Amino acid sequence: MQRMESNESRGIARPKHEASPKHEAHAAESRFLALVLRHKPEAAGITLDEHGWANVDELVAGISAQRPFSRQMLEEIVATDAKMRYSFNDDHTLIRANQGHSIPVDVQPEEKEPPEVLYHGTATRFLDSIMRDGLLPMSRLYVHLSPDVPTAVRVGRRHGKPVVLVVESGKMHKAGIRFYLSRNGVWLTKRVPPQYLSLIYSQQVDERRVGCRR
Ligand code: HQG
Repeated sequence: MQRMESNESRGIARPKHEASPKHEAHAAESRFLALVLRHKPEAAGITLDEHGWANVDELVAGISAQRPFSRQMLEEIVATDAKMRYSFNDDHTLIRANQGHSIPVDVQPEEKEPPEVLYHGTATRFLDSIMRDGLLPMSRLYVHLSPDVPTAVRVGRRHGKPVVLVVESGKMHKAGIRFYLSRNGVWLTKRVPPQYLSLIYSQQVDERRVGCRR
């Protein structure tokens, strides 16, 4: 396994009181990077190892073949990413996404006892299905859970009119269901059965209260 660098530079989520960078660098390239490192490495002509790592030289060469791109841009994207989505290894020869994959790599998120409750933001149109079948990973490897309601609202808003579900993560954990905390602070689990779910937020989101970042 690769030895990792210090918290600050490797992509551990910043404490809440520390502002994230005001501007994320290179938005289009950043989206393409997420596609390559989470879903479709072949889009840049590269492969990931079993733990999701890409070789930085190969990645930069692969993306540069298609659009203007450089190691400097990659460093800026990683450093300014508001959700701290990526980590380098110690000497910045390897890079990977911290979570969010659809391809079967094991980024070895830390298995951890969750708080009593976590939250999941989704869209109203998915509710019937979720309350029937529970939360499923859908196209990703894990169900993604948020530590607070405003974050969950922002996640849900990506899909339509947002709603927030309370997940009784403490009870799930006591029942033997595993939870993981990604390096950028996203809680992960394989599935949330419907009996652990309840709805708390169904009115139109107040943009001023929860912010409008997506
Ligand atoms: C829904 C973003 C019907 C689920 C965010 C969600 C997050 C069901 C959608 C991260 C269902 C999947 C992940 C069921 C789950 N029936 N719908 N049984 N079970 N769903 O995008 O959680 O910007 O794969 O509620 O911040 O929205 O990419 O998952 O609405 O952390 O870094 O199926 O993506 O981060 O959608 O978002 P997604 P998500 P990034």
